[in-house]
Amino acid sequence: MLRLRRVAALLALAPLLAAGSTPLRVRLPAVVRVPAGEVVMGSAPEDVEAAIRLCRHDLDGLPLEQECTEELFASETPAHRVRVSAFGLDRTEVTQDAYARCVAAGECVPSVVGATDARLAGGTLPVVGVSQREAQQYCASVGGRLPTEAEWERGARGGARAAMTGRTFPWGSGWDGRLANHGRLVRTLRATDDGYAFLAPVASYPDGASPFGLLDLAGNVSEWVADWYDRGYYSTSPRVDPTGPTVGSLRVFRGGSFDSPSFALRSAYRGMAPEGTRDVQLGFRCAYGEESR
Ligand SMILES: [Ca+2]
Repeated sequence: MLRLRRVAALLALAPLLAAGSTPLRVRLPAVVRVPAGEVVMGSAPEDVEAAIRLCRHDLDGLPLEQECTEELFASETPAHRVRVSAFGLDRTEVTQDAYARCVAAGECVPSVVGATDARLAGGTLPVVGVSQREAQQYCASVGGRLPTEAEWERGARGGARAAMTGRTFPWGSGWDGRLANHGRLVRTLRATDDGYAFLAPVASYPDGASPFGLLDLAGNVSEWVADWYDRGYYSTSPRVDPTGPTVGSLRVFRGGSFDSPSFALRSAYRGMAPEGTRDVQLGFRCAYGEESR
């Protein structure tokens, strides 16, 4: 109950940040309130063309470059406008310290990653190696839930002004490798322009924030969301608060990771994995509904 009151208090404070002018030096609320509004989910034909160009740039000279086709991005189409009710979303990915507190309280399952790999262990690093269901358990323990896929994309692409709804990355339209912890597909060419070869402490890229001030939506760890994956879902998606297919075998994750090439850090990119997957690239953040979805 104490935790619920803390979340409610944070949500009440969040509108003070709506103007986006608060410097990041001050202590910001841990939960950002995203107001009700619209977002264009997915990719229009010109967005797919841009994604293919980015993919070819990422994979320049590799045999995999041939995979940079419309098919790779088909699940992002058609672009469609959806309305999303107000919700709260963690400003950062859930950290290993926060997750450890839940484990210590007996409410969460220990991560299978981190304790055995020093490169991936650290209190302010995002937790990885938890399944989608274990991520749900953590969020429930703090009075939240995993965001829907629509909420995640609203947080990454939406904004108070209509002109903000189409941005490709949380910070804007153009790729900038200094604004997110990303990777490359060739290990020997691991990206160095972001300062981290593996996980970065959360909130390491304040200039990569979304219009709402959400951090690390692109990169660092890919983030589980609540929805089942269906590559054709956007053709039949409800236009108000879509919650994904009712059944499936794969869950969606979003945002790309420290190991992902730039095209996978696009806000429209949809990853998918069996819900029991525990991976070094997969973490999460929690959402807080005005009413639960
Ligand atoms: Ca992320």
